[in-house]
Amino acid sequence: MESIGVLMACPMNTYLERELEKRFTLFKFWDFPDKALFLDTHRNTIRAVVGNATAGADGELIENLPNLEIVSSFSVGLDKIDLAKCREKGIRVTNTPDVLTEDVADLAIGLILAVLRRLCESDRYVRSGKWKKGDYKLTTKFTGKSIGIIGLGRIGLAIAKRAEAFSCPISYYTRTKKSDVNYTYYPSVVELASNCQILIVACPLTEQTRHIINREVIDALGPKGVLINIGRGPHVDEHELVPALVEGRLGGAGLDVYENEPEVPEELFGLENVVLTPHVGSGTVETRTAMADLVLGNLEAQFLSKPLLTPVV
Ligand code: 8YV
Repeated sequence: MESIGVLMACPMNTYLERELEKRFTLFKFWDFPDKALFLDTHRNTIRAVVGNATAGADGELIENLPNLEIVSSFSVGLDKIDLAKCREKGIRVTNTPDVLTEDVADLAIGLILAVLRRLCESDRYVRSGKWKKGDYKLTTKFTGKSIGIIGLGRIGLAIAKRAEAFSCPISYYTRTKKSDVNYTYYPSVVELASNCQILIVACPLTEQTRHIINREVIDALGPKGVLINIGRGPHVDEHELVPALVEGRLGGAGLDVYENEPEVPEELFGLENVVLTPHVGSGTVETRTAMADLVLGNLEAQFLSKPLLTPVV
C-alpha cells in the first residue's frame, strides 16, 4: 500500500500522521502553499483524502483528484465534505462515529456546570487572591433544570442520559418525533427553547440547521436561559448571539464551536456568564487515538477491498 497517495487536508493528529506515513505515501496539503501546482504534480497519485472538522473535500478538490476513491474523515461531522459529489462519482466516505460520543456528551455537561456554577470565574477568584477579601458570590443550581436538546442522535442521547442523572426533565427537537424515547417532543426549536432552561445544540450541520439558533430562538430562551453548543459554529447566528449575551437578553452560553474558528467574537471575552472552549469535544488522547484508528482501518479496508468499518457513502 506504500505507493497509494493519501492527502491529509490539514494538521489534525500526530499519531494519525505517523501511522499514515508508515502505510501510504502521505501528502500534507499544508506543506504546499501553491495548491494548484501541487495538484498539477500529484493529482493522479492521490486515492484518498483524510479530512476533519476544519477541512475535508469540497467539490473543487474532488473534481481535481481523478483517482480519488475514498474520503475518510477524522470527525463524525461531515459538513466539510461534498457528499452529493462523492455519491455522484462513486467515492466512498467514512467518519468516526461512536468513539467520540461519550467525550462530547461529557463536555456538554461540563459546559453546563461551568456556566451555571461559574467554575472558570471561581477558579480565577481563588488564583487572584480575591477569596481572602470575601466569599465568592452564589451561583445557580444545575440539578433539576429543564434541558432541551436539538438533535437526538448518538451524542444527543448520551447528553440526555447524563442529564437524567442530574434529575433534569428532558425535551428535544428533531425533524421527526422519535418513537423509542420518552422525552417530551417539540415540533419546532422555538417551542423547545420556550420550554427549557438549558438549550443544547447536538445536531449535524446541514443547510437546514445553519443558524438554527436565531433571534427568535434566543428570545424564546430568554434572560435566564443558557445555550450550549457542542455541534458546529454555524448552527448559531453569532451576530444575534453576541449582542443578546452582552445586553443580558440571554442568560449565558457554553460554547465549544464558533462560526469562524479559530476566531471567537472578542465581545465574549469579558463576559463571566459565558464559557469558551476551543473545539475540544472529542479532544482526549483516548478518543483521538480511537478516531485515528478508525480512519486507518477504513483506508486499509478500502485498499484491501474489504467492507468499510464506518461507511457513510
Ligand atoms: C474534531 C469534530 O474536533 O467529530 C467531529 O465532528 O468536530 C471533532 O471530533 C475534529 O474533527 C478533530 O480534528
